[in-house]
Amino acid sequence: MMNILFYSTFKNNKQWLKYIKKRFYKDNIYTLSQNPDYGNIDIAIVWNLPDRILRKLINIKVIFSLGAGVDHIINLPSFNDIKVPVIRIKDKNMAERMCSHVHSQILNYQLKIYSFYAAQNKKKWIGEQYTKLNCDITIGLLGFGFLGKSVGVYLKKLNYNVIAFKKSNREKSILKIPLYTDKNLKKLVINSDIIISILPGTKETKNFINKKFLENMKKNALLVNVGRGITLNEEDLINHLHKNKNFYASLDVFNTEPLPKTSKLWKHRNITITPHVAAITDLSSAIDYIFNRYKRFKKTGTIRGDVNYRKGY
Ligand code: OXD
Repeated sequence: MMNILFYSTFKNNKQWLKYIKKRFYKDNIYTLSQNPDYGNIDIAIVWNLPDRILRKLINIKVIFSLGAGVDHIINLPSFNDIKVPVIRIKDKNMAERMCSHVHSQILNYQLKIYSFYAAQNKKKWIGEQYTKLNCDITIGLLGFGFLGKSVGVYLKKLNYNVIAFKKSNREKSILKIPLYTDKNLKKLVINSDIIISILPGTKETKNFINKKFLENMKKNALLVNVGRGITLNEEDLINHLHKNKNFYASLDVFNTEPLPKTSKLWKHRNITITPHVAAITDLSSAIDYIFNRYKRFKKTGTIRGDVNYRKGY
């Protein structure tokens, strides 16, 4: 029997707890409200756990992130003293949602749906608009991990031209998607009609999409950020949009979340804002995923974390 701590800031927290209790019925499941003996916790299943709690988990053996990202765990100051394996969710339902979200934003831009919304507001029949075919659009993906690859394969099958950036050049290409690294990133940026960022939030990716990056993009391009807010310099984007009236952005993640009411991003007509929902975690398949990894851990006594601490994701 293991002692498991569950913590999340999800709205449907109670439902998560119910599912976890059902799946891990042989174990003890604790929440903060029970004020458990933190020194006896073996496993934590968390989203946005506060550092003051992590600090107390001195006998923790593995931490499961309830999302794709792990920055909410490994950026906590106490994590340095703990450094246990961290497991992220890699789930096909989450990937499907990410693909659908990204595609919806591509289609909004490609088919100029946003212009019909604006016209409808004014009861205006604006008539035909020229739109490009999928095969005439080049999509540059930033990030080619689990979700990046899923999106790449999805879009490639729809006949878009897909190219991808991955920091480590040891990555294998799939479906003949050309891979770019730091050395030739500029070429990807210059050639893309649409850039989709699924980059993780690390020291190296902070402000990755900055003034210079944006200036290298096509003047009428679309930027979609579904990775992490810190990878985009929001001030640089606002300034860029000021000078480039046909540039569009779709943002799902932000430097500060929830996005503050004072942010200039809210009101810009060329920006679409969604509240960090591109790849919401699927409750039942995520718990299955965690449970299966946990079962193997219990059987073998070891678990290999998904996180490379040197790289920071
Ligand atoms: C994330 C997620 O990591 O939504 O951002 O899973």
